[in-house]
Amino acid sequence: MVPINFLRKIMYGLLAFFLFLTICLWNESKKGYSVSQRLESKNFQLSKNLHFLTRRVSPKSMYATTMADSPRGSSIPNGAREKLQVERFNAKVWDADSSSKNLPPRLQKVRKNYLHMNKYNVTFKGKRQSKKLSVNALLCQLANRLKVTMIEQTDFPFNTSEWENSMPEKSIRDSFGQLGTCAVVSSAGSLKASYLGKEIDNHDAVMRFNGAPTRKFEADVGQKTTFRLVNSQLVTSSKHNFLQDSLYKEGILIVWDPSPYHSEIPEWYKKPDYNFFQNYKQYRKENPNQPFYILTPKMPWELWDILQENSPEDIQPNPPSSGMLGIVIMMSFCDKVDIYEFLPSKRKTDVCYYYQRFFDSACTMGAYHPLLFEKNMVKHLNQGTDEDIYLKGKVTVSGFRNIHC
Ligand code: NCC
Repeated sequence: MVPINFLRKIMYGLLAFFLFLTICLWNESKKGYSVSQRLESKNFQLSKNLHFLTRRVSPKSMYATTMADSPRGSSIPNGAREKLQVERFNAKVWDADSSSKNLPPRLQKVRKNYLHMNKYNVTFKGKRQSKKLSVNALLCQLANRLKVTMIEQTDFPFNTSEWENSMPEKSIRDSFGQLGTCAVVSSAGSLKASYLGKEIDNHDAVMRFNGAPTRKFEADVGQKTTFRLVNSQLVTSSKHNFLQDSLYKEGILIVWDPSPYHSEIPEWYKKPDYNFFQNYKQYRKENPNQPFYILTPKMPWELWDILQENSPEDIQPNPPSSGMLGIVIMMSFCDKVDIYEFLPSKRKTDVCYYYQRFFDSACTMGAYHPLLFEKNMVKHLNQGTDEDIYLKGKVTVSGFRNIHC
C-alpha cells in the first residue's frame, strides 16, 4: 500500500509544476505580444510619415502588409507572396497622383501665393491632358519637345565683342563620350545613411546639384561628379564663393537662370533673374579648361508646359527645380537614368540636405518650384520597382535615345 502522505506530496508537486508551467507560458506569450506590438507601432510610424503622399492604405493592402510580414512557414504560396510584397511597397511610396491638398497648409498657401504672383508672366495656352498619357507617350512628348541645348558662341548677344573668348568652343555633347547608364543624385537629407555611394559611382556619369558635396559623404553619395547643374543664384551670391570653392572645379558645369516665360535669349539677357554674367565671364577667364555651359533659358519653360499639361491642377508658375531639369538633361544624354532620392525612400525626413542640418519639408514637397508635380511625373515614368523606391529612393527612367515614338 502507498501511504496517503506520499500521494498527497506527489499531487502538490504536480500542482506546483503545472502552476510554474502556466506562468512560464503566460510570460512567453506576453513577450511575443509586445514584440509584435513594437513592430506594429514601427510600421505605423513609417506609414504615418509617408501618409500624406501615399495612396490611402485599403483594408486589403493593410492585410497584405501583415501577411507579407508573417514569419516563414506560413502557408502563402510563392506567387501570392510576391504579389503581396509588391502591394506592400506600392502602398508606401510616392503616389503619382499626389495632389496639393496633401501638402501641409503652409505649403498650400505658398503655392496659392505664387499662382497669384505669376512673377514670370506665364500665359499658358497648352491643352490639359484629359486622360493620363501612357509612359511611352509621355516620354515621346519630353523627347520631341524639349530642346536640351546650351547657349552657343553664335547666339546674340554672346557673339558680340563683350563676350569674346568667354563661351566654350566645344559643344557640350563633344565634352563627353557615349553615356550608357547615368545617375542623378538629389540633395535630399534622406540620402544620409543610405550607403548608396558605390552603386552611384558605378554609373558612366553622375549629375549633382548646386553646392552638394561628395567629400566626407562618399559612402552615401559616391565620389564621382561628371556634371554639376547650378542655379544662377548660387553663381551670383557671394556667400557661395563660386569663383574660389574647389567644389566648382570638377566635372562639366551647367548654369541655368529663370527667364520670363518663353522669352528669347536677347529679352532674357536684359532681364535675368540673377545677373550671373559677370561671374560667369570671370570664371571662364580663370578656368579656361573647365567646361562651363549656360542652359538655353527656354528649356525650363518647355518642361514646365509638359508638367502643366499633365497635371490636373494649376502648378506653381515658376520654373522646375534644378533636380527636375537635371533629370531631363541626363535623359537626353544617356541610355538609362537612375535617379536617387528625388522620390523619398523609407529614410524620408524633413532634413533638407544630406550635407546640412536644416529642417524644412518644402525642400522635398516644394514651395517656389512645382516639386510635387515634378515628382508625380517622375513616379509615372518609373520603370523600376516600388521596392527600389522604398528601399533606395531609386527611380529608373529610359533615355530619349531608347524610345520609339
Ligand atoms: O535645394 P537644392 O535646389 O540645391 O537641391 C537640388 C535638387 O535636389 C532635389 N531635392 C533637394 C532636397 C530635398 N529634400 N528633396 C529634393 O528632391 C530638388 O530637385 C532640388 O532641385 C534648386 O532647385 O536649384 C534648389 O536650389 C536651392 C538653392 O538655391 C541652392 O541650393 C543654392 O544654395 C533652393 N533653396 C533656396 O533658395 C533656399 C531650392 O529651393 C531649390
